[in-house]
Amino acid sequence: MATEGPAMRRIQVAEHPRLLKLKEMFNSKFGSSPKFYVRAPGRVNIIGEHIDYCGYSVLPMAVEQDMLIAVEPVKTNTLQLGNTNPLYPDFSTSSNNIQIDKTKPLWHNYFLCGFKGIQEHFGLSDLTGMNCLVDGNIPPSSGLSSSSALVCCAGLVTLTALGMNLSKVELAEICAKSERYIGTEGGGMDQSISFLAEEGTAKLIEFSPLRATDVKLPSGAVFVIANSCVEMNKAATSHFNIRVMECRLAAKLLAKHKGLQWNKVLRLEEVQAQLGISLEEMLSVTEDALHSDPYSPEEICMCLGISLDELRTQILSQNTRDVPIFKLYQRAKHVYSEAARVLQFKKICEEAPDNVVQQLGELMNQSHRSCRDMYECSCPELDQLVDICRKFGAQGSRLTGAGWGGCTVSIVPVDKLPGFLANVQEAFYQGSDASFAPEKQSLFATKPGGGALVFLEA
Ligand code: ADP
Ligand code: NG1
Repeated sequence: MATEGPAMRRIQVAEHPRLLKLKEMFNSKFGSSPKFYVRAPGRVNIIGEHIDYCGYSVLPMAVEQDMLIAVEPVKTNTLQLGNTNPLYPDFSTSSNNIQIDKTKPLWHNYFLCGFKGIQEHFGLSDLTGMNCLVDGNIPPSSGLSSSSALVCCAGLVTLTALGMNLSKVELAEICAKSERYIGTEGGGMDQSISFLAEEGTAKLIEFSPLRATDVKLPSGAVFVIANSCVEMNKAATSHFNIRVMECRLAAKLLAKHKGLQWNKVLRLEEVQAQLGISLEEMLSVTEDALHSDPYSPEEICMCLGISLDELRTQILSQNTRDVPIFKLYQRAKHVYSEAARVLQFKKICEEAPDNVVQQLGELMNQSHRSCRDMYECSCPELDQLVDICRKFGAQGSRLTGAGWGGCTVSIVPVDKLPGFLANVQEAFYQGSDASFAPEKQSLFATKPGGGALVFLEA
């Protein structure tokens, strides 16, 4: 139900080795016991890449890997954060003065995004302090949404410490907005699935208004995640925001071409909605209105009748103001075609005709080609991994998440799984020129997991 908040479960911590270890570490770090625990999962996006921030529906499922935080509210105003992974140093701040530095995506800033989101939602200036110990097992910067899992977990931690309630939809919207404090202009896919996921089903996530609908995946196939071992931190580079801005500019130029009020338009979906035409027709409009050569900022200003200063300060984000070229045609073509593939994927899953795995795989392959060629968010390692996965039995394989590194997701017929895993392991991770750090290598079958939860010790 849309109004329901995340579940709260009573558990015997002693029966859960990861929780027990976290409790013991918490005890030795803070000299007291956690009062509650929160977990929020990462996700794999099966299809629908780089379209959530354009207003289009996406099709992710939660993975088992998650962020887990042990929490003790305290009477002072100090927020103390520790992490079980020594790569992430301790941090402490006053809960009344939350500063998030957009220029440095340090780990604690993701926590602060979730914290600040809840603080602002309730208009609270005087928040209680907390001791928190974070334990995450989602490969970072790998397209499985470790950052959003941390933001969502921190949001739910803060809400629980305050003794307040919000629905999963409200939490997802708050955390999607507050993660942008880190500097990336993301859509809401990751936060939505982290809260709205349910075990056993993938979800179609629609925006404005946000809702999640079950999508039953075919029983004859499994989805396999493989890490290309190339990390790409969205907030530390401008790749991601450049794509968001290219889509924004494409939307404005398409709207202007069609005589719409272009200055109010931000997303490619708004152009389609205002024209009241199909995604296929939007692809033709794109052909007519945009050219495939890159646009200079000067040409964009000329098309829209604005000054360079207006473009830089009123339309572009801080870290894209000096970008010399924008590829508008290619990005819009990707977005409209990818949005159509999501709907086809869902339809095929619902109708379950024969050869469903092959059809779904073909859509995933098309999605990867479009990400690689039109959206330019792949990299040589991802392309190689996708080829290897297809060679050893995947019916379809594609990059998942933001790209430029990170993971692939492949659809593999159940009977081919053991051979697939063994062959991909050998060909990619142990290949002649592979020198991947062992801790980054991961290749595993996954199934739809559940969403964020609060645990209380029984
Ligand atoms: P993703 O695609 O996984 O969301 P991002 O590059 O957006 O990748 O975010 C990754 C960042 O999230 C890391 O650099 C780190 O700051 C934070 N992060 C990920 N995992 C953890 C963890 N276990 N503990 C603390 N911070 C983490
Ligand atoms: P990753 O980098 O995989 O967490 C990002 C965005 C998503 C979406 C995908 C691309 C954030 C928090 N996440 O996901 O909203 O746009 O890229 O489909 O910005």
